[in-house]
Amino acid sequence: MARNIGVHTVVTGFSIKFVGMETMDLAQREKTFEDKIKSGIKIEPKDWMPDRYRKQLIRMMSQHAHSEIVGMLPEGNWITRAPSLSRKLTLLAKVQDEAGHGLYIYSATETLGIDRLEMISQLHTGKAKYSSIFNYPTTNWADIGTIGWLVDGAAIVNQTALAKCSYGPYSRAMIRICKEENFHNKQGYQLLAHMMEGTKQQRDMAQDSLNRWWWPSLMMFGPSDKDSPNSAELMRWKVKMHSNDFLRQRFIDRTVPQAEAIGLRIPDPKLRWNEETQHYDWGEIDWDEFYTVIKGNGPCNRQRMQARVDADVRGRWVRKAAEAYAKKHMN
Ligand code: FAQ
Repeated sequence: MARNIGVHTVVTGFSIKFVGMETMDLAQREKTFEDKIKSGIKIEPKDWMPDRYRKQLIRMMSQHAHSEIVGMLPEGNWITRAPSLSRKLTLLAKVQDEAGHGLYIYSATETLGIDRLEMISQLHTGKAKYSSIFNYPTTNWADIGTIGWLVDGAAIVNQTALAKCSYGPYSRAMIRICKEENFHNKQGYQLLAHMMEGTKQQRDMAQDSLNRWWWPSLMMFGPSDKDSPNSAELMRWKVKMHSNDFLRQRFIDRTVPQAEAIGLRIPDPKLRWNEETQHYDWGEIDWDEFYTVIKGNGPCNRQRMQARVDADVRGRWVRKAAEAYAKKHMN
């Protein structure tokens, strides 16, 4: 049975819905949400939030968590070949830190109502992305320095902004992660500075490494603003505090003097300091390469995903044992 009572009430069987009130409730909730965003109050897991805000956060945060985990692979490749015990220990600790970052961010994403296993299945089936940078190979020891310096350096620029974002659990995870990434950044730079004081062969290795990683590092910030479909919405909700191009420029401005200080040459013939803008002018990113990599066809995409899927299969017995143990102790 359905009956109209004025414009506000609909009766269906035994349930009575106050349509007008429901609409007002939603409008009120949206207003409260928008007011919090405007005044810089964090949104917490139990707060009401628009579905689209939740979906966007799950997309971006799960991609971030996957990046931390897949990001262990290129560096992990060098643990057994580090040239000294102290370098091996530092690298081992760094790779473990990245695992920790992945776990914080998976946990923070779970507060949005998605299960970790579902996120991992989205990664393995190609539904969720991870950062393009981790699809490049680490072919010489200097790459370990370059990843710490450039990749963690780019991550810091991005993540110090995210530490101020509107979603509480994500912003708090970023504060701790940035502290650790800062250490990674310094150890990477120190490794390269050390090589640049070494033999010609060591200096050439460091320069070769920078030549290969410079442009992919700039791609970490995402497509240029005009081609970034998610930025406007994410910036309105203060998930992203700055645009992709703004952060990319900030990274270039802070990194170029560091390269010069240790005698490395940035592989960009168009790079110039611009007195007027007080920023570096620079060349053009190869966007075809960027889209090839994020569509799954970069130099190591298949290898990286295979390594993650294999690890998942090999770890199944651990998860089963943990489940059995938990069940036993619940009774
Ligand atoms: N790689 O509309 P936008 C690290 C996708 S952590 C792959 O601009 P958005 C630590 C994007 O997802 C590094 N895909 O997207 C570490 C979207 O596709 P979708 C990871 C990319 O979200 C160091 C499409 O393109 N950090 O390095 C990339 O507004 C050393 C359109 O782009 C984060 O994830 C890319 N580079 O902005 C670990 C930080 N760029 O999803 C180990 C959080 C864009 O619609 C060793 N994320 N896409 O299918 C963010 O800040 C943002 O998500 C951006 C992209 C800036 C990455």
